Amino acid sequence: MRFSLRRNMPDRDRTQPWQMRILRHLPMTHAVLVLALLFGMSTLMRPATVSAATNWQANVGDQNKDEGIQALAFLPNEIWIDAGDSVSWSWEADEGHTLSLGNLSNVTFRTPQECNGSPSTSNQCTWDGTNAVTSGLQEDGAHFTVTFMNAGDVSFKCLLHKNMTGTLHVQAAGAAYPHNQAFYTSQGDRQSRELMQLGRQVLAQDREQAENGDHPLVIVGGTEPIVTTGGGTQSVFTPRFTRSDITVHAGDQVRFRAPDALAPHTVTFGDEPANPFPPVGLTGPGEATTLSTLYPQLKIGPTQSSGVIGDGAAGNGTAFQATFATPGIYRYYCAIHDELGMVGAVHVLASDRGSDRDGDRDRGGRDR
Ligand SMILES: [Cu+2]
Repeated sequence: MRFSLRRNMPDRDRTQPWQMRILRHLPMTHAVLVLALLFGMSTLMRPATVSAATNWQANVGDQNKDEGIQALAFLPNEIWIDAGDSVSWSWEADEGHTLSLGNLSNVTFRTPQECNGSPSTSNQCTWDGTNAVTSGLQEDGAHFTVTFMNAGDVSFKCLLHKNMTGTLHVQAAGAAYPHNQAFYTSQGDRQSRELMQLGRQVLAQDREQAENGDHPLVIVGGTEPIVTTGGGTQSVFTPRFTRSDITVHAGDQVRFRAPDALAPHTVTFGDEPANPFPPVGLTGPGEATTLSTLYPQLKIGPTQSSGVIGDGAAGNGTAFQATFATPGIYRYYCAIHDELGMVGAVHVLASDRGSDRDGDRDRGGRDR
């Protein structure tokens, strides 16, 4: 697991006062002058009646090392701040997410970044309290900061993942904070660890189910368990073919089943289709095909694709059957999650009816 707070900010820098961080980079003679100046400045900047705005930090998404488990979560997803404070969100995963709040009736995950309903590219926004704020779809390494001027509860969400939501409690300016940044950082870390553990359970259960069937079965993506917190919901998903390597005999049919009603996946052989959603090149009937040309290399060859399965809205069903006519290797991928490593291979041996079918080799389940 990776956390930007650690990656970008060594502990040394977090624990030293900001004045010291500046001084470390200056020669001694300058340092004396700057010290005097800074001392004067910090005195001026600390009038008793006005509290300085605080910048809070939280993460968007997280993933395990091989990207096969994705936390669909704001980490943490509930923060108490004061009016005038800002929150900086850091993206931690290669699966895209948005941070979106306000009036989102005209905004989708495809909408580019907006600040108060107007296009923006600055990755920061002072929210006017009514119009849309959306980061646009962002990935690992991105940062987006929103300043909140008005007290009240603010809901925020990812427009791509429907169970990824959170709440900010914006208190009156100057109100005492119930928690500090260290609390939120460790809470986010703990929530991420719990989601990763849930993801490992999903992969293990799917693998057990796939291996114990009496028909060659590959599970495409997993279910997405939902965790409810005080601030909203968090989820986890597993962009993997659960038996990513399966061995069958020529003439066997492999069933690919997508149990996840939320995430769209495909089973695609050959060249990447321009549009992953419709089926391409199937010999049919239904969601089925027979493959007799080998695919020894990923994404090379005539396209045969299931189209999107598993996503209720796509209408291509939840299963896909492929019959493998010729011995050899057939490499395939999900045309939507290939960049997260969602790839697989079917190894087809010469037809050997009557032999022990339990010999199916399985190197699937890349969870760690
Ligand atoms: Cu997929």
